[in-house]
Amino acid sequence: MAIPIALTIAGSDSSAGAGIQADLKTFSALGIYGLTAVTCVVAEIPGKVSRIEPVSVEMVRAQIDALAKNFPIGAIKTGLLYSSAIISNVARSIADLKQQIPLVVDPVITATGGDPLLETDAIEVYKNELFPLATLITPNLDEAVQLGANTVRDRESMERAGKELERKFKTAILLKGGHLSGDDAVDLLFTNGKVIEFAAPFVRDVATHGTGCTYSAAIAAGLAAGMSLPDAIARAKKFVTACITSRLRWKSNAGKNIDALKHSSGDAVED
Ligand code: PXL
Repeated sequence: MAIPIALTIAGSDSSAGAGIQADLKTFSALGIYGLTAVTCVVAEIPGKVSRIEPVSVEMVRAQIDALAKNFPIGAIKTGLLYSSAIISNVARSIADLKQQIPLVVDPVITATGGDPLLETDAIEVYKNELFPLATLITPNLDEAVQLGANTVRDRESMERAGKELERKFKTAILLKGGHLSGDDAVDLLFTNGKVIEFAAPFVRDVATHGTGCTYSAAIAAGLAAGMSLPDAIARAKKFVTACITSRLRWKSNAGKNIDALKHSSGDAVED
């Protein structure tokens, strides 16, 4: 069988732990051929963004349109989209596709270190133009609040927040709980009124730069290969946990730790 294809529409992370670079490594590790449409270029190291510049909307559309015309794309994910204009144009390109392709939207708003990545007025455009096209939206707890959910303090409020977002945006929501509850990292999928839990041991003292990107790319990889949404998420969760557990570490010139995910090969996710 021909190798399945997934497309990531996202930003470039110079340190290669997040963004387009994380997505491509994830696709490769999971046996998928990855295509890319770059939306912006970020000069950064894990935890510190120094500069960010957008690609023109015409160029973003040209990349997506050329790929969509010529490759049998099995799934699409979006990551950092930077501005209202880019989100709007990405939504139009996707809406214009000849057939419906599963779409995973990772609503990237800030970097793991807290630096802003998205223009503030862009959240409304996300809600109005891109979310209606999504198969799945994957907010973390901070992003959920910025998308209009109540603050999450515990499992009960997490269920309420996820249900609220599913009702509001009329599509499946994967709400990522991070280290909310004790020893496990618990994520909840809200789909068709059901709640499905995905848990893995929380890995302490490891920088998490790029985990969100890797997770949503792994879900898109599963969908491109024909997996169901819950199966794709279950495998993606295992993959991300394996990437964190086997993370790489170097010392910077200033003697600080620099961590990066290790996008390990597929055997890390086999049962
Ligand atoms: O992790 C969020 C993220 C997404 N996309 C790009 C990034 C980052 C984080 O820094 O640089 C391009």
